[in-house]
Amino acid sequence: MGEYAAPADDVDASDMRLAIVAGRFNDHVTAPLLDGALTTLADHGLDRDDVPVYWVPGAFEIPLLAKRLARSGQVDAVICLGAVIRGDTAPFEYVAGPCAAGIAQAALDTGVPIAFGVLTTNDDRQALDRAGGPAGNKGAEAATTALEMVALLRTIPGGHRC
Ligand code: INI
Repeated sequence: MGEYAAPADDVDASDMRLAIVAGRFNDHVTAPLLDGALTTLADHGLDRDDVPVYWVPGAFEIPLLAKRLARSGQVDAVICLGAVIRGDTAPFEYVAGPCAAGIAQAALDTGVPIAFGVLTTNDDRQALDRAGGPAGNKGAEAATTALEMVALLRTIPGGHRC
């Protein structure tokens, strides 16, 4: 018996296969989220050129791409990046809710970690604050989560999938 944890600080990601799905909607926010994610992966030994980035129209489309990637058998984890901002056109809940629920469902259905780096904020300022501003970078956090989950799943006897 023992305790298992894989804090990302100690994780070498050079042999991990990661993919990123990013929403183009509000790309003034998702671009810095992407930069944060790629920088974090590079800090852990994963070259930017080895991480495919799939751009989808908006957060609503993220779960479909994430699920297809997760079930491809070609990736160890997927990182999802998006920005749903309440002030924008579509009703916030119709986009943010399905995005979050779809990402969670895709991870459970496939057994592949899918990190949630999707900002859901009241306004642009709150989003930018969390995309490399004073409140950190949610894209970097999602990348850290993905690394930790891949490493943690590798400690489970018998494989990586549900
Ligand atoms: N998509 C986002 O990623 N963020 C938003 O804030 C947003 N709003 O508020 O409209 C948004 N809408 C587009 C949506 O994700 C789909 O791309 C669109 O509805 C087509 O399916």
